[in-house]
Amino acid sequence: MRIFSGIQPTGDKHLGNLIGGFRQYAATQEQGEAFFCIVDLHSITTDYDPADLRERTLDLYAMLLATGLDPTRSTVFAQSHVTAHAEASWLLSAVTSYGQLGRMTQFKDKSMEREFISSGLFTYPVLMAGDILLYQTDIVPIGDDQRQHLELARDIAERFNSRFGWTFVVPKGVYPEVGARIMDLQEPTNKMSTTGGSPQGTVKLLDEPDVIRKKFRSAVTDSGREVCRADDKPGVTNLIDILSVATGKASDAIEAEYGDSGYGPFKTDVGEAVVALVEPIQARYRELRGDPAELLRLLAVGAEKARAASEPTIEAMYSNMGFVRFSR
Ligand code: AQP
Repeated sequence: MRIFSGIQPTGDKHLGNLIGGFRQYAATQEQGEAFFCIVDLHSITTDYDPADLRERTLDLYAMLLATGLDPTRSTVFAQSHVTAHAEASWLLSAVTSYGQLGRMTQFKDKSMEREFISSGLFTYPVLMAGDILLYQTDIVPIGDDQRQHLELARDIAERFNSRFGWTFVVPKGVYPEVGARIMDLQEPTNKMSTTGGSPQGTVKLLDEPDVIRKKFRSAVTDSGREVCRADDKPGVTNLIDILSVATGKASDAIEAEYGDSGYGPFKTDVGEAVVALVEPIQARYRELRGDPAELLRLLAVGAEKARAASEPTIEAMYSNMGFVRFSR
């Protein structure tokens, strides 16, 4: 089985990324041949600083290894190192409609209140489809926020297969049972987010333990005292999900344990559990990040493996679309 997921090297990675993304990657890499891609080409779709991109790419690579990816077992690489990604995006644009791209809610959200809206922000889901399809991917572990883009990738694969002959496996999204959408601690009806979140409501993976504790103590809860999951209690529901992932306890057990004892002790415990979850990750991250030469060496190995794995697909794409090819 082939597994693929992509992660943007923008901003500081947060608890939502760990719970909805990274945690799943480490688990799924045991199930088959896994590819994890630092999607640096995606990060130029909004305003960015080139020097920052360089550093953040290495930061993210270290973070992926710190959260459990094993570069000898999985292929972990940067998108810009494998030129087939940019090529696939252009080829797939032939079977992607303007109307479909216009319906992407992330485009609508991210283009709001922006002075300069790059065309890349609009076409980014096509690049993402290419990322996934190039590896003949069976499953894509992702958070709920990427569901619409994954559905688009499936549509694009089906349309290409029916227009040009069978070329791609049609991938399936895999979403975590608990924690597919971690919410902002201050605005619990919005997802925790790098670009759109509130500073106090976004728990960064590299926040100091006391900062994390404080963010949870001041998390917005709902009216009442009862610790239970409910539609009209988005704040408490979010905290229960986070505690469940951090401790491995089922939501029912958490509800039974805290009952109507009030939110104060509950929020303190969620903060402590998250500190315990991220402290070993932070220690490993610092160790890895301290050796950039080794990170670059590992990235080069990942790039080589990814090039070899994607080559047959990009060749099949060109050939099935009618381009003249030379045998290599
Ligand atoms: N709040 C979230 N809850 C659960 N999963 C989430 N993911 C992102 N936010 C949440 C998942 O994290 C993985 C890595 O995603 P990414 O870093 O490429 O970021 P993203 O999806 O673009 O979300 P960010 O990091 O918050 O950036 P914004 O919102 O600014 O675009 C993905 O699997 C994602 O689903």
